[in-house]
Amino acid sequence: MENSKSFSQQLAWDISHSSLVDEFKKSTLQLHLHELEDQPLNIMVVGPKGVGKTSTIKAVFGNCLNEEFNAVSGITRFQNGHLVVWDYPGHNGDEQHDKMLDMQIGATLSESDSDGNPLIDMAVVVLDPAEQNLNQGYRLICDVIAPALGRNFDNRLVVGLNKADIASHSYGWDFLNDSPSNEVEIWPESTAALIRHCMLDESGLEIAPVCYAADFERTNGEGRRPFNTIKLLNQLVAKLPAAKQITLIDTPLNQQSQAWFDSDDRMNYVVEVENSLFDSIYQGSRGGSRFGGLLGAYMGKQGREIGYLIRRNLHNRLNLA
Ligand SMILES: Nc1nc2c(ncn2[C@@H]2O[C@H](COP(=O)(O)OP(=O)(O)OP(=O)(O)O)[C@@H](O)[C@H]2O)c(=O)[nH]1
Ligand SMILES: [Mg+2]
Repeated sequence: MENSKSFSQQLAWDISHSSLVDEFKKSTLQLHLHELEDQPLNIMVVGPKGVGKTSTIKAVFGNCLNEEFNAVSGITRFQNGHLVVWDYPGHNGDEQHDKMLDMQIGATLSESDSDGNPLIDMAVVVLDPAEQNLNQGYRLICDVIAPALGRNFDNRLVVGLNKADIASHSYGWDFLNDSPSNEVEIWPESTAALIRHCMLDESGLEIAPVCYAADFERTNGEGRRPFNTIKLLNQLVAKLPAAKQITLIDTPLNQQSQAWFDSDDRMNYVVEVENSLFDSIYQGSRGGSRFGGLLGAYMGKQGREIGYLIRRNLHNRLNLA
């Protein structure tokens, strides 16, 4: 029964049953959580053909989304609760096809609802750093997406460089340490740095592309599981406003064992996600209000308890110990 609750429902339940949170704080937090709930979140996933757009969606959300394919537009609509992910067909190099697609993407990104809020909260552009269609994806960002995003474009765009495992053809994965060997890491990261520089120079976009691998088979018998998608999730969470963050985390995430475990370790991305969620839920908090490393502890005993509950629920959702 408890497992069927969303992140925010479970958290609200935990808070209401905590002996360390006083009644006033309970009602303030419940009210705030209630305000954050039920916000629609629309994510558009675009990029050249075969780069791993659909694989990226599955790596983040597992198989928990309802899938509906529209044969006319070629778009697959993935949905669960208040989240909708629009999986666009890939650019395939056919001039007419790609032009139509560009127009469709540009028009959809420019649309607003009756309150003036954009219909699409976030565009995720997936690229394959080892493919020749990389430039096609780059032009899509600069010529179509950047002009259509308007103000606050940095907050509505995430660029992912997928297939980090095969980005450098001649070097292999370091299976001994279960991490990319230095050479494997350098290739996609250099491409990410180059794309970042070019986007800033050409379009004024300050975006750091995230290198990850949505789906690859480990030849050491450990099967398929993603690499560094926690970094991608962290960037999505960090860019979204508070209510949309909750919708994202309320959606069932990939529950496959160790799906969120492997990362480039440049930062503790789980900790970063915890901090963002704590700041959104506990008003007045910054940087997770950590004290002695403990989430929320700077806000006192109650903050520490809420930090503990947020952390526990997030770890459950990511299937981390
Ligand atoms: N090695 C490796 N292969 C991957 C990775 N992610 C996806 N693939 C493979 O790339 C191929 C294309 O993946 P899709 O997810 O269908 O790509 P897509 O962008 O949705 O493709 P279209 O919808 O046809 O444009 C599949 O065979 C995937 O298994 C990855 O991280 N590493
Ligand atoms: Mg696809």
